[in-house]
Amino acid sequence: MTARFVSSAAREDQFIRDGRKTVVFAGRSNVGKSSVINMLTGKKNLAHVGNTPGKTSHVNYFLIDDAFYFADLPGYGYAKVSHAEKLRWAALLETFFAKPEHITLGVLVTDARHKPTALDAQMAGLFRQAEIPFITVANKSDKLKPSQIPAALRLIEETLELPSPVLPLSSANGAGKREVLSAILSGIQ
Ligand SMILES: Nc1nc2c(ncn2[C@@H]2O[C@H](COP(=O)(O)OP(=O)(O)OP(=O)(O)O)[C@@H](O)[C@H]2O)c(=O)[nH]1
Ligand SMILES: [Mg+2]
Repeated sequence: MTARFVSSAAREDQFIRDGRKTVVFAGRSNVGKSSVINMLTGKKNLAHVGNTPGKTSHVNYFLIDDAFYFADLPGYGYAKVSHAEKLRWAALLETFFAKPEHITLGVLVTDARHKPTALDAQMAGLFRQAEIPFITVANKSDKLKPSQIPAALRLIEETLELPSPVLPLSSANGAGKREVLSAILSGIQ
């Protein structure tokens, strides 16, 4: 898989809408969206990863195999960002999802260790409302014992009322990579 950074969008006229399929990665701030993109593409420093939540503030586009895009969205739910920043981000997201025909597939990134938040449920609702198919991954599964994973996945599936199984993933050790990549590839066929 080849992957390269293309551009960073802060406004609607910067969104890429060139007819290529687009996979969007959404999820809470710090849940590991950018790390997941790096792990899936095998490029360590493609998307910026941070210890401070709120590292990604624009929609960042990566061209994959010269064929389709991964779009890395800024994370939601970080309490310490300013009110103005939250409004800016809500407006950006609203315009981004206002034209769902440009979004082929969503990847909702959740944290394997936690019950999804109300904002995660809203995000799932946004995909449903816009009729954008999406898969859900439970990242940071390396932080759980293998024996804890099935119940953790069930909690996420039940909380978000998902029709299909949540895929466990770890961008730290690569667990689940093959399954998630194949779900993405079949989701954009
Ligand atoms: N243990 C573990 N840590 C992870 C994993 N994925 C990401 N992290 C760590 O979580 C932190 C946040 O990762 P990012 O990829 O920047 O998260 P993000 O969702 O893009 O964050 P924003 O851009 O702020 O929305 C970093 O310190 C990562 O190293 C994982 O699977 N396991
Ligand atoms: Mg990020």
